[in-house]
Amino acid sequence: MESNNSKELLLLGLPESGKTTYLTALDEVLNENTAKGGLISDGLSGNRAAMLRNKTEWVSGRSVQRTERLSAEPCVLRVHDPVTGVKVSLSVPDLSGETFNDQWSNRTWTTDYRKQVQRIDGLLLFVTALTAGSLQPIQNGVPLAASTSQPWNPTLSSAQVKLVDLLQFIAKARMTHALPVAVIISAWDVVLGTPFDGVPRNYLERHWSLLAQFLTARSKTFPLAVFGVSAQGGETGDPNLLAIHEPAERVFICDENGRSGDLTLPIRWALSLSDSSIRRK
Ligand SMILES: Nc1nc2c(ncn2[C@@H]2O[C@H](COP(=O)(O)OP(=O)(O)OP(=O)(O)O)[C@@H](O)[C@H]2O)c(=O)[nH]1
Ligand SMILES: [Mg+2]
Repeated sequence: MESNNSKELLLLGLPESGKTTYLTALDEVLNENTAKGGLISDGLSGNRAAMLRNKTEWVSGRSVQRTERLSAEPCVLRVHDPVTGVKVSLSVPDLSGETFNDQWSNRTWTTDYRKQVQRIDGLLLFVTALTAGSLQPIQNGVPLAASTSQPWNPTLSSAQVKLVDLLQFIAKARMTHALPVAVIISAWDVVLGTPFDGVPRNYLERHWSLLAQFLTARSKTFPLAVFGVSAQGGETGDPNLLAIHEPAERVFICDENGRSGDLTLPIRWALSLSDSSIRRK
């Protein structure tokens, strides 16, 4: 591969699915070179104002700001794969989850977004372990009086119904051009100690069953890998986290092969950059 190789990724996820937190933690892991054997930073580039704002919150153990609809400043990460020597410039726009909600509700997307979807090399698809995917709870058990019932609003639909629909749009736009999909289950710290600990694919099949079935059935179009990621390392403000001196050491990622701090793993896998197996801490 050429040393000025450029690759483009799309982070797709509904509001509060963990996209910005992951991108912020990834930037820190790259810069601090804590992804042992994974990708490392090859210098900073692009407009880093938004990244630096988020970094301040993230380092202090607070939630990053919600991303606003029009604030998609393109994030470019220049990385280097120490195993193969390949250098890659990664374009990773951080779109607001509301833009994906709008796409579902209004059945429209911009021409720029359609073109972007046609040329991307990999998709990082975010779902969160903080809220239910398959069966969202009913708000309360009291039947509504006819006079108080609200008209149906598409934004109230199940998250996984929306995600499958968004993926179908992408498949149609790309015709037969396959797209590797790395599903990132964010806030994986809340899954630790449960029967799904260490098996994110089983978690997806159980809690996001429609999405898992769709991706498995369309595996030629969407080759699939599933990762559990804790890009915060735990709950916001957890004193045990704040006690870890180097913030990049708070994070972890896991798949069926184990756990490590290498948040670059889904990217290495999606772009077939090098051996994409997990390297333990
Ligand atoms: N416990 C825990 N919470 C997390 C983790 N990562 C993200 N969160 C929480 O998840 C929420 C949403 O995170 P964001 O990164 O802002 O999500 P987003 O997808 O960028 O959201 P939009 O900007 O609205 O599209 C925040 O309240 C975070 O604190 C994690 O690793 N662990
Ligand atoms: Mg965001």
